[in-house]
Amino acid sequence: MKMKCKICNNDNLVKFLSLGDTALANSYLSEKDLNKEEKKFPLDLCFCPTCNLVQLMYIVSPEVLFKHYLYVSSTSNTFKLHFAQMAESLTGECNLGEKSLAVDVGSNDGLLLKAFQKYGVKTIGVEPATNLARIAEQNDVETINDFLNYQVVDRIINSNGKADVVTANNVFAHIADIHGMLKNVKLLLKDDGIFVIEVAYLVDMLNQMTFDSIYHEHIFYYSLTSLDYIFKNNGMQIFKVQHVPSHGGSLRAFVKKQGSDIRVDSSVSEFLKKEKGLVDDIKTYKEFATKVYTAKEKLKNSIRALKGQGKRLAAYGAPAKATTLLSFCEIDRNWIDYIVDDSPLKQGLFTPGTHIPIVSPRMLDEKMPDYILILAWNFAEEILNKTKKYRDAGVQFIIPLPEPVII
Ligand code: JHZ
Repeated sequence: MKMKCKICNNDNLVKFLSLGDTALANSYLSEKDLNKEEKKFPLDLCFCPTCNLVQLMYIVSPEVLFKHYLYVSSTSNTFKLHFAQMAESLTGECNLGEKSLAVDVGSNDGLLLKAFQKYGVKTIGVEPATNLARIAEQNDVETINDFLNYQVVDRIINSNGKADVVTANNVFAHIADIHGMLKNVKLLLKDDGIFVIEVAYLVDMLNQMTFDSIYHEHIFYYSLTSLDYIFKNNGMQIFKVQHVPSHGGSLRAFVKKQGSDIRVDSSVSEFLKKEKGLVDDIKTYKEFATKVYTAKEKLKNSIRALKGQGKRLAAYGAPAKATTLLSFCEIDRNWIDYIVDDSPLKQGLFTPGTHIPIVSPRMLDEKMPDYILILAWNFAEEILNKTKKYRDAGVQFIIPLPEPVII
């Protein structure tokens, strides 16, 4: 049977990129798992010429992906600041106060909601990962440990009424049934309430060659054009859009229910105009694919060249996207000795597919490398700041994309 677009149901999808069979990005392994067979799934992208949405061809069940999750939002100071600012600006823009309710979908450890609480706003998180929901609760952020579904919405409305603001940051790309999700968001929101999402921006991925953000958790790769189509077909409307720096460039879209009299800002038409002729043309994606294969060769060859000169290599950050980058570019523990990550949840584990040990940053003192590959390149500045003493000692840093640059 021909595969259909998950949004508009058309069967005219065009496949343009294949990153090969890849392990699940956040399925870090313990030492005893290393000899067991590891499941890998195809990582192929296609474009729907009807609704202009870029999407994965093979979908992995959300139960497998999100019930236990090792990504903790609070690990980075950059994100702490980002969400503190988001809570502050939304509180002002939406006139939130003690009578308001903010619900965050995919609330992780409660970082954003904790920031809302500073303004007296009542908060509820919805988080499928049991380990993260527990951390949030310990942090006094009420959290429902589930996916957003009808029962969860019903429970929130019965206990707290409808929401003034619903947020969903870095989760809108992860949900296969977007129509079902939006039905629930509409039920949950007051008529004049707003829905705010942050999603990695497709145009930034194309321009900056950040193909490592392609992994099984990310089913959709959004432009404003495709988001606009989705909301209009679900009785909602984007009324404002901002370009924010998260994850190499993301869109923050402000959405209202159709019928709400919030004014539509000119940013929406400006973005749509800029995207015309780019995100709606298959040529764009075919060119991107060609550049991805070139970027792979460049990174792979530069790592091999350094190793050939007898250099010792380590890496900083074990983000989900490293699974794609390392697997696709064939960089495993033969090339990188270890990866340091500040998250204690990841230390002691091994990267999916490539089996590189993840350790505490203390290892940099014990076995100082010659080069450090920054895998969490979106936090390069924060990482470079905290590792200044190694740079002073002569260690060089490599930013892998769009092409390897040595600092
Ligand atoms: P980071 C996450 O992806 C998860 P990831 C998720 N799947 C998603 O969709 C995207 O975001 C959008 C470490 N680090 O944020 C922490 C340090 O060790 O780029 C993390 O392991 N020290 C929901 O996983 C990793 O790097 C530091 O100082 O690609 C960063 O992961 C800093 C700043 C980070 O997201």
